[in-house]
Amino acid sequence: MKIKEIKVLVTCPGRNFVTVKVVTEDGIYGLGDATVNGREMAVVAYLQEHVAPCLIDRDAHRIEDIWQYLYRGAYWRKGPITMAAIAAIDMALWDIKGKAAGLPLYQLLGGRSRNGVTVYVHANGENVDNTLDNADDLKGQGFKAIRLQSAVPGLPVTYGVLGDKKDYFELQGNRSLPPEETWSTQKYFSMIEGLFAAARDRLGNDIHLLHDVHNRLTPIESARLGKLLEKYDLLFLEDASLAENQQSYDVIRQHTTIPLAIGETFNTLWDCKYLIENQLIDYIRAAATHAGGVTPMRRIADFAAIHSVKTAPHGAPDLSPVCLAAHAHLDTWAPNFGIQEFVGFGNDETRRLFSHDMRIEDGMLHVSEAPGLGIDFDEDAAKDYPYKRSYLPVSRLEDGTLWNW
Ligand code: GCO
Ligand code: MG
Repeated sequence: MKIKEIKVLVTCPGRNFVTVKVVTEDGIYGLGDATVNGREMAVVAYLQEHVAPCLIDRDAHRIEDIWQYLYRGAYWRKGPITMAAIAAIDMALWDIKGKAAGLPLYQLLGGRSRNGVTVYVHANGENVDNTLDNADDLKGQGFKAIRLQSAVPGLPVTYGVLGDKKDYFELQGNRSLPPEETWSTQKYFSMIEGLFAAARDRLGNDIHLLHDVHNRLTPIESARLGKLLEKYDLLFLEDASLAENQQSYDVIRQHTTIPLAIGETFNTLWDCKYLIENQLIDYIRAAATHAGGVTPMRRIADFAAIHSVKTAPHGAPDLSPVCLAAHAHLDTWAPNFGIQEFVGFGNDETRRLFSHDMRIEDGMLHVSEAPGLGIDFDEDAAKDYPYKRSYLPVSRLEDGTLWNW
């Protein structure tokens, strides 16, 4: 089944998504997500100029060989742009194979390991009470796991909380230059334990709580935070410190038993090999879009499984519903699946563009039973929402020093 055409479609139904459509000569097509938040057009250029021309007339069934061709065959390996481009092609080819076989992707991976995919949702707020009001509401909707983020008193903006106070912090597709935010570790520490103490009081013990530090702390500060929060029984603490130096997690692990999660920006297994084989983390958060597609996600899951690490794929609003669909299949299959991040199926415009029948019931995401990924994209409607340049924020310490956002 020869590949006839590869379309790279950029659209902004509130925020930018890069969608790849691989069309075969017999009319079956597959979809992939290639969105890298704030760097969308770099992936578009990579796909159009360096990937698509090499794939025309190749056999769409040879997923592994095409993956190896794009990864191993390139002298310039890895990196978010390259791996998102490879990911989108890979997802689309799995979508095609599923459609050709008449089977949903999870069946091709080995079949169902569970009834549904437990998700964690976000409760954000401008103060602790407000965060917990939102968490209470989500608990009432049947969600079993909630990530809590609250504004840090004394800082104008905090990760995870309202940005310009109009809409959800990462649905903003209109930042034509990077906004700057201020970070203070000291101010953060004055808020964070109180948030979880109040959360356990108010929400009880029968709910999983999580928290994302977004790489703001040094390893020893993360160790301190882990010790402070241990007694509140978090499902995991996410991105406590950067792991460019994977040995940093030795420091954190020496001091605390809080479960650790990381991986949303990782592009290959090599980014987490040391972390996993030394059991320094408990959950690997790699995403199909940023770690090269379904093919390497399966390998990461298997490698993690033999080291007692579970999967917890990234599910932020800047991953398109196509990525969520791919995750739903991987999560339904992976024997060592842990939890899926979930922020809803998107605004009205997004739901108009991406049609699918995934559903949430009882705090679980239910995968589509349609062949392939089970998602479609309305190319004509996409023309109503053209690309808009947009950046993620950058972060500085209070004295102006540039810091990790
Ligand atoms: C998460 C992530 C996101 C990222 C975003 C960056 O845990 O969901 O940290 O919120 O900030 O994906 O583009
Ligand atoms: Mg995160």
